[in-house]
Amino acid sequence: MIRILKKKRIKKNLSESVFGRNIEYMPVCDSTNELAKRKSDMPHGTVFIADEQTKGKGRLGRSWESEKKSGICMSVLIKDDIPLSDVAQLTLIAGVAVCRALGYDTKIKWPNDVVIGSRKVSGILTERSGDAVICGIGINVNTKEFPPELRERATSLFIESGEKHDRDYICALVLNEFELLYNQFKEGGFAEIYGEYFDLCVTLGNDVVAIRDGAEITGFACGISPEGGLIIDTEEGEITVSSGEVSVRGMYGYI
Ligand code: BT5
Repeated sequence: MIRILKKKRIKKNLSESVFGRNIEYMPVCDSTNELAKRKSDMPHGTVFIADEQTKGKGRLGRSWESEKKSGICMSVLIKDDIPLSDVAQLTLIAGVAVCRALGYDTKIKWPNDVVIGSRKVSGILTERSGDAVICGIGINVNTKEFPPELRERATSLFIESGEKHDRDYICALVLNEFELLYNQFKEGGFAEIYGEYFDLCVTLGNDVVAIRDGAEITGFACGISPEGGLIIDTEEGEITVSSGEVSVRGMYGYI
């Protein structure tokens, strides 16, 4: 059975007080991040969700593919005076929230790919629009098959378990965990979540290539900086790259 997302069923499982208390649902939209930008006058914590995105966005001009009514595409509108320097950290926090909510053996490929084994199950795109920050989360839930170009690198909860999952319920779990982590972050900064992020990050310990402005930085991923940057040990010494500026891949595979 295929169902559409339902606001009421999401709200029923919310345990926190802000994220998702106001939900804007569209059956189809270009991108929930773009929708959130157009409606950024809505209250802090509003969540925009859609059953289908026609122009789902990834980072650095890439795209996010999603089969209609099978995944989660949602964006949280954050209007809370977040300094520009903290925006990238929200992506990392959202990744931890997704891992907590999904369970399975989810890990994070720095900065924002939530993976099971070596396949991506979720991606996060955080963008700034005026005073607001929009945190977009895509999760492959009941996807049975991916387009050929993604097949080797993408997975869904259905593919992992052979079972369909309740998307409304998962939306609520992600929002609950995200709000808890967000409150910790507001109180004590990224330091509050650093340890958990570090433990989840499977990029560490691998040889990686980071591409920054077309130039390659090659080395051993050896740490996460206190701000959430990836520390790469290169022949020229340690270089810290931040998530807004680079794409990273393993030298011997996706991770
Ligand atoms: C991301 O970018 O992973 C961010 C994805 C954010 C999607 C959400 S959905 C709600 C909100 N509205 C939007 O328009 N976007 C957000 P990045 O790290 O750049 O990864 C993009 C790459 O992941 C693509 O180039 C593909 O290789 C791969 N990819 C695309 N769709 C995928 C999928 N469904 N599952 C796994 N991998 C995918």
